[in-house]
Amino acid sequence: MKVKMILPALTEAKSPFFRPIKYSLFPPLGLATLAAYLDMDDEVVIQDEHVETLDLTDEPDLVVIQVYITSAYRAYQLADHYRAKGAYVALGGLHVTSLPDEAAEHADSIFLGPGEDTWPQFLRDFRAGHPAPAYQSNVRTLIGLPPVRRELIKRHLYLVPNSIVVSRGCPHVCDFCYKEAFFKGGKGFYTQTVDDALAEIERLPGRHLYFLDDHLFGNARFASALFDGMQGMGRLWQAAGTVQSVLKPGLLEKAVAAGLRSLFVGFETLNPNSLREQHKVQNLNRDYAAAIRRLHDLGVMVNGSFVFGMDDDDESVFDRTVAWAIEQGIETATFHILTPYPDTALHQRMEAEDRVTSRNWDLYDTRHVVYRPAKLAPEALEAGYWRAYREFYRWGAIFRGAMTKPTLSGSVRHVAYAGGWKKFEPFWDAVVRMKRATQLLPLLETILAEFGRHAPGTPGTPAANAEGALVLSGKQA
Ligand code: B12
Ligand code: SF4
Repeated sequence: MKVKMILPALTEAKSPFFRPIKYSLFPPLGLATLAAYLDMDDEVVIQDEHVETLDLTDEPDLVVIQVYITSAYRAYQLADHYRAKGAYVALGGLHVTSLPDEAAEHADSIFLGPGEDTWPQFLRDFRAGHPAPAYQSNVRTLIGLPPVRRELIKRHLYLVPNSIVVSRGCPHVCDFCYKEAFFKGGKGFYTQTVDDALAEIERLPGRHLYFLDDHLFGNARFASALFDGMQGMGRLWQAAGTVQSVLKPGLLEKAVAAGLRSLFVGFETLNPNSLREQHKVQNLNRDYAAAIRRLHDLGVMVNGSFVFGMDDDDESVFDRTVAWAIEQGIETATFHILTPYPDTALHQRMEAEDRVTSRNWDLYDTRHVVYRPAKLAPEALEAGYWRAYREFYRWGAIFRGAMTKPTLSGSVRHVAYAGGWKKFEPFWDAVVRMKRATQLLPLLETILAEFGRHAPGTPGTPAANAEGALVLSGKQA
């Protein structure tokens, strides 16, 4: 059987916001995970439109498309194209799960939720000649998964080919997050076994890893055993975690000893009312500054994530947040405009209040205002969002952030992190266009290794991860 798997994209031709280097960070792990269930004699190809031009002249038997909200229209266009050619089209992913009826118009089968249970079932049905029009995931486990088909990934096209995910979901429930919408119908947080996770890490070449898990520290027992197992592997890695998990004594130290060098942290807002509004209760009454100090003291770089447009936000929120982030010496920041993704609690509330102003999914990219904010004009919110990026990444601000570091080398590294990611766009563009993204990895690993001589297992040394800044910024920025 000929199988074509596609991650569609809003490329430069279709969106002024397409940033080549950002979209060349991580390979499509979801599709490579699903490919593992195919037979070895199936002919399978994975194409990621973020980094390559799709070949639409082929004649596959089965087409699998992963649908994110921002690429939904493109996904439907591709699905229609292949159905017209007689291929069987399967659509799944976050957006399909949120809006199955919309997706079903463009698919032969749709998949709701994670694919580890439904996809093998579908393959059996498909081969037997009676596939169902819809599959809903309800058995949630990562035990006994076949290894991700990484040989199908064109590693050379990505800056960070070693992305890995050892859990699914998150133990928390924030109103604006995709998580509840995607995992409904079963468990919303579960992990691999520690042994399986370690075995997957062992299979990855090189030193650097990026964990895509929503919250790698979400199950403390799992995380602790994982970090113990990673000690001595010589890895350098990045991940995401919460303020709460950073403040908890013990686990972070183990992570650092295992090679953690930068962490994406969802601060979201400095306003407790807004945290309550979004039910992000795990951040309430946490000392954000202490969390950042703790990370920096352990040599971990911080990428802070912030959301603008919550109901208590007024015109002052942008400058206040940016000034605070600079004062704290946060190396990189990602800002978002609050976005009511379909089927989330936030979306339901906005709908009930008749505040959703656009259902054009191309605009649901956290850069556009698609609802009526409470205390801000939509134009002011968008302008404030762009201003926040400009102000945070101004050279003056980068130097001010750098001056918070206790050593000269720490300050230099801060400038390299922040400046490297945001100030050399033509260089990044050229690297991507020449299809050389991955060739920068050895250089980055060398830098990390140099930093690693001071940091792994030696808590207390300053943060040192140029690559970290780049990658973590890419996660959402
Ligand atoms: C890595 C990542 C990126 C990377 C690369 C994306 C990629 N290569 O897939 C980059 C940096 C490019 C990126 C960019 C953006 N991202 Co992003 N990203 C992620 C992240 C952190 C991990 C994705 C991942 O690999 N997960 C692990 C794999 C195993 O899971 P999976 O991909 O979901 O695949 C499983 C299922 O979805 C399902 N499945 C998927 N497709 C199909 C198809 C079929 C047929 C079947 C059966 C099953 C199935 O089966 C798979 C195995 O279980 C997620 C958060 C998350 N935890 O998922 C956010 C996330 C997907 N991103 C998000 C957003 C908003 C964005 C941006 C819009 C951000 C921005 N402001 O620019 C952009 C736009 C991306 C786009 N193309 O449209 C949102 C999506 C919201 C939504 N409703 O769609 C998420 C959920 C983050 C969040 N918490 O809000 N992102
Ligand atoms: S902590 Fe992060 S990943 Fe978890 S539910 Fe909240 S926003 Fe989503």
